Amino acid sequence: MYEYTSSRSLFERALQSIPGGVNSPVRAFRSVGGTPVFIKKACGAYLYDVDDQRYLDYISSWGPMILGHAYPEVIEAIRERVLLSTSYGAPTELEIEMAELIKTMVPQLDLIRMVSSGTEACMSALRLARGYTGRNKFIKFEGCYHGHADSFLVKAGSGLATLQIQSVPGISAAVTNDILTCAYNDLAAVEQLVDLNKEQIAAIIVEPVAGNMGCILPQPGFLEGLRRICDRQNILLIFDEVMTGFRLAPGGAQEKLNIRADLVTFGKVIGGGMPVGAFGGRRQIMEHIAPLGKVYQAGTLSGNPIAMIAGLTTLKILRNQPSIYHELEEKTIYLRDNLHAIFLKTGLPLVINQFGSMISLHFSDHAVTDFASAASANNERFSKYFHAMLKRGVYLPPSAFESWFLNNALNREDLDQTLQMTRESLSEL
Ligand code: KE4
Repeated sequence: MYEYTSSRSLFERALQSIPGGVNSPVRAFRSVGGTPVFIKKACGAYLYDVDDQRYLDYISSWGPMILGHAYPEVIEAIRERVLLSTSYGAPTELEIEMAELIKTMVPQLDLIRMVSSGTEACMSALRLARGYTGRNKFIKFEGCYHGHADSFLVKAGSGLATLQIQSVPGISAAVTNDILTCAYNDLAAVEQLVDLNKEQIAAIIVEPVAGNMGCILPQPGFLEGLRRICDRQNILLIFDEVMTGFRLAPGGAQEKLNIRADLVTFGKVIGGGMPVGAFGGRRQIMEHIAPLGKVYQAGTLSGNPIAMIAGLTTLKILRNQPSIYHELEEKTIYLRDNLHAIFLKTGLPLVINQFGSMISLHFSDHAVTDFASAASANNERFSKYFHAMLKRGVYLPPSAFESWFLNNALNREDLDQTLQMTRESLSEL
């Protein structure tokens, strides 16, 4: 039985200096139990831990590594650029190239501002929506996660769902008073909130395909309904595409679902594994951002040249080879259909949600369409599945409240290996 020896001793050491031994809670394996695996290196579809144990990677750094790890062109571009120093704190041509490239890929973006994380992107977009509309309240959906800014840590998904943190100490009532929440896919509840808060709501922020309660698809008409409500009530619709942006299509969920948001936020893939986030929209809204307007937003390392070259190289590859999206979706559907077939034979209740290259397994006998239905699945069984696969060299997200993220370095052999390891894990579920 694989003992994760070196990871165990590193984790003990990490606990002496880092809260929970990790720099982001989802990495701590708290909900699935056991010791987090410490990674030494990665290449293509594989992660290698500090004991040189190899894993097939279905996290891809929670989305960014869509091309696979250590993609040669990305590494080469970083290697070249880093010799010119790592940061200047002054504008560069790279930032213009990045903004211009994104405008060719994503619909309806006149202006886009770079930041250093998805959290910053969502936090800034909300502030901008409030500054632009002069309203304070906003609607978010239970189980959606928009980063760890105070305003978003109410009934949030991802690590908060994983750790069962429903309210976060340190967030004042002044902040929570402006947050309205309801279930994902519940359009009637949104209508009700809007009626009860007439002309007080600045924005509705939504993950157009949710990935922080597992992968949850928008029901037909849900996003179209949000668009209609926002148009009628002069509310800004913010698509949080930190996960879906550049992952579902070059133009993200807006392109794939043919729905337009007023503001869009990005992260993950946009940086190719380096710290990058961004938010953008129509000029009439974005020109309220400082220094043009008075909605202040800033960042020492925003548009950092090394992060820009990593993101730019990644996005150029995705734009020039759109077949990557088809390949990724085909691989994900292959995995979905064969996992279904394997579990069908066992009689174990299982729901698989899949959209593009996002997929999640729920040991549930009912459809998983929102946070409540994700939370009521047999997540104990998911934890057993997680560990049974980990010790067989397949690294799944360590939480039932996360989407899996395929990278395009995974080939048919890797997928078949994943299916075979699933078959061998069944006796442990
Ligand atoms: P970051 O600040 O972690 O770059 O992005 C926050 C964020 C915003 N919006 C969406 C839709 C997101 O999924 C995220 C971050 N996702 C989690 C994984 N579910 C990041 C992993 C982590 O917290 O370590």
